This record gives sequence, structure tokens and C-alpha cells, in this order.
Amino acid sequence: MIKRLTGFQPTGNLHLGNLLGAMRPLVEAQSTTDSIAMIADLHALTMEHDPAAVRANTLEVATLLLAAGVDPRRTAIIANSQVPEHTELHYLLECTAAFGEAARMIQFKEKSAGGGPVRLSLLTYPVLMAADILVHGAEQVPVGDDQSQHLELARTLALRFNARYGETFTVPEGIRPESAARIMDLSDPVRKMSKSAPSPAGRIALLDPPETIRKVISRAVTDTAGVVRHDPENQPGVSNLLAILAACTDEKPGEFTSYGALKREVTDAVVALLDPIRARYAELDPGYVREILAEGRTRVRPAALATVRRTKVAIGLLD
Ligand code: AQP
Repeated sequence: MIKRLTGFQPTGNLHLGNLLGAMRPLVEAQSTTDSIAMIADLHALTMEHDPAAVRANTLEVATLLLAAGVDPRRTAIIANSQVPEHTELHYLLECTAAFGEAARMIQFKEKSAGGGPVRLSLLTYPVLMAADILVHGAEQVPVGDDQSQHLELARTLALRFNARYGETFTVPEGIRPESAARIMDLSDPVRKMSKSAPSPAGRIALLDPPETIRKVISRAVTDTAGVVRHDPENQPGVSNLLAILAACTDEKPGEFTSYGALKREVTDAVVALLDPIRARYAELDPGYVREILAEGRTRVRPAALATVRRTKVAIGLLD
């Protein structure tokens, strides 16, 4: 089976976009891929962070993955900090990467632009991301547009290492699963729905209660055309609502005579999708979730260890 690695940052506020764009495709691919769901908690340390929040968010993402239907018997759920081979390979790959390659990453430029102190790890985390992927021999990595440059770096490093030191890494491929929907911000529909948007008005968090969902959707930005039509260029807000409805119900939306009617139907569909997830989330015990993470680690470590050994020998170290 194809090895696939899907990553999630534990930044809190997991939203409908993460569910429809990444978690659901992961659940759907469980029987046809050998999947790992990785929570990139090490990446959360690259910016100013609250230690308790990172820990809580890591557990929250793992719990949400389980609540959304990820089956831990088929998909290993791991945190990258708990599999030490990630950081070990990170250093070895740093010895393959150039400073300029890391410095020209768009996310590094954007996140370091504020003028405050910049953590060195912010510069090097794309190399850690390459290690996250290569250590497991992942063949496929679902990536959104903003991560495609990082995936390209992982491919470059793998190809370069293989060429210099002999065939060591599987070269990963960036994919967009067929069922992955791209969900836009409800208050600014030309931007994607995002965890880090300063205002929560544009996103539906996966644990939002129905009243909040209703409120956020009722205030979603539309336009003055007055016609419900899928036309992302001219009617991004309405088109986004139609896309959400289609993704939630797995059906082509019917006809709507008003924006109000569309919003009511979208609200019902989102509430119906999120209700069971919220209910399962509430039932999951944090101790059980930690056990699942420990099991995931145990499952993936032998292969990760073999990759690191192979890499060390190839690059000239004692094994
Ligand atoms: N709006 C979205 N629509 C569809 N898919 C989305 N993803 C993120 N936003 C949308 C997908 O969710 C997965 C996990 O994302 P991540 O945790 O790596 O965070 P991200 O891609 O940086 O996007 P976020 O969640 O909005 O966080 P911030 O605000 O920090 O950028 C990925 O597969 C991603 O494509």
C-alpha cells in the first residue's frame, strides 16, 4: 500500500477547512493507503509559544482526529516530538541543505518580517519537515498551496542526498486528494479559512456549538448580486457557501431563491456534520488519547530507526 503522511500543526482552533481539506480525505484513504497522521508539535516551538497551550493543542488535535473517524488500528497517529528519529534525521539533512534554500522559504520571510527576535528553528523547520516526511519513507504527502514550497525542499534534499551518497530516501510526491475541499474564510472569502486569522468571524471551529455555527454562517459575507450561483471569481462568498454545502452533504447543492435560504441549509449541514464529532470528542479520555500516541510511536519507530541508520552509514558516520 502507498505510504502517506498527513501533517497537522497543533496551533489550536482546528476548523472546518482542516476537516474537509485534510482530516476527511485521511479517513477516506484509510483502507487504501498506509497512512500516518502526524501532529507537528515541534513546529509549534518555532514562534513565541505557551508550553501548556502547545501540550493541550497537541492532545486536542489527536483527540479530534479520533473523533473525526481516524482509526488508530489502521492509521498511526504520532506527535513528531515523540519519535526522536525525526530530530536525528533533521540534523543529518541540515548537512545536505544550504542556508539560502531555507532563507528563501516564503513562510520564513513572512513570519520573520515583524522585526522581533526570530528563532533559528523558524529558519530550519522546513528541513525538519523534510525529515518528518523522509524518515517514514512517505510516498505521498497531501499539501495545501502554502506548504508546496516546503514539500519541494523535501524532494530536493532527498534527490540530492541520493545522488551524493547513494539511494537512501524515497522521494515524496505532493498530492491533493480528490475529495479535499478548499474552504475559504467566511468573512473574507478570497482568503482560505485559517486557524491563525486574528478574527474568529471567518472560521467554524470543529468544537463550535450549533449556536455559534449559526451565528458565524448568518454573518458570512455574500454580495449584492442577489443570485445564488457558483461563480468563485465574482461571487466568492456565495460560492464558498455552496462549496461547504456540497462538501458537507457529498451532494450537488439544489437551487436557492435567497441567500438566507442558502445560509440556513449550510448551517443545518455543518451542524449535522460536526454534532457527532463534538459528541465523540467529549467522550474521549485524555489518558486513552496518550496511549494511542504511544502506540503510534511504537508502530512507526522500527522503520524510522532503519532510515536513520541507513542515512548515517551513507553520510559517513558509524552506525
Ligand atoms: N481552508 C482550508 N481548506 C481546506 N484545507 C485546509 N487546510 C488548512 N486550511 C484549509 C489543510 O489542513 C491541513 C492541516 O493544516 P495545518 O495544520 O498544517 O495548517 P495550515 O495548512 O497552515 O492551515 P491552517 O489550519 O489554516 O493554519 P494556519 O492559520 O496556521 O495557516 C493541511 O493539509 C491543510 O492543507
